[in-house]
Amino acid sequence: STESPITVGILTISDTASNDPSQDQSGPTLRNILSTPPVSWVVAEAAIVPDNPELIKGTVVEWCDKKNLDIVMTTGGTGFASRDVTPEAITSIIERPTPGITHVLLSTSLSVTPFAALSRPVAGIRSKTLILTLPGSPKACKENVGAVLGMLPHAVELLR
Ligand code: MTE
Ligand code: CU1
Repeated sequence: STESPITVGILTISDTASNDPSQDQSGPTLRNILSTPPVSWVVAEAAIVPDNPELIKGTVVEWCDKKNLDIVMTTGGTGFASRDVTPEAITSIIERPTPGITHVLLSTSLSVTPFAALSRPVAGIRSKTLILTLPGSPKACKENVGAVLGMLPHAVELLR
C-alpha cells in the first residue's frame, strides 16, 4: 500500500570501488540523501559491483524480482569509456522504458554543465520497480537525484 515506507536499493557500479569499498563516495552520498528526513526512505539494499554487465544485471534483477524494492538507483558507468556498460546492462532488463525520467535527468543536468551530455542515462520499470541510472561522481549524483526526488513518491504510488 502507499502507507508503507518507500524501499530503495543503491548500486554503485565501479571497478575502483569494487576493489576498495572506501573509494565509494556516491553510494554513501545517495544513502544520506534518501534516508535523511524529510525523505526518510528505507535503503533496503546497497552493493558495489565492477563494470561487469552480468554482475550489474544479476544484482538489479534480484532486487526487483525477489526483494520487490520500489526503486533501484545505480551510480556510475554511464559515460563514454569502453568500461561504461551500465546503460546497456540496465536497458536489457527493463520491461517498460520511462524516457520522461531520462529527459528530466538530462535537461536538469544540462542547465548545470554541458558535460551532462557525456552521461547516457536510462530509466524504466521492471515489474513494480522503477530503475534509474545516475552518473558516478558524487556531485553529478546529487544533482541528478535532486532533479527527480520530488516526483518519485507519486511514481511509486502508481506502481504499487
Ligand atoms: N551531470 C550533472 N548533473 N553534473 C555533472 O557534473 N558530469 C558529467 C555527466 N553528468 C555531470 C553530469 C560528466 S563529466 C560525465 S563524464 C558523465 O556524467 C558520465 O559519468 P559516469 O561515467 O561517472 O557515469
Ligand atoms: Cu566527465
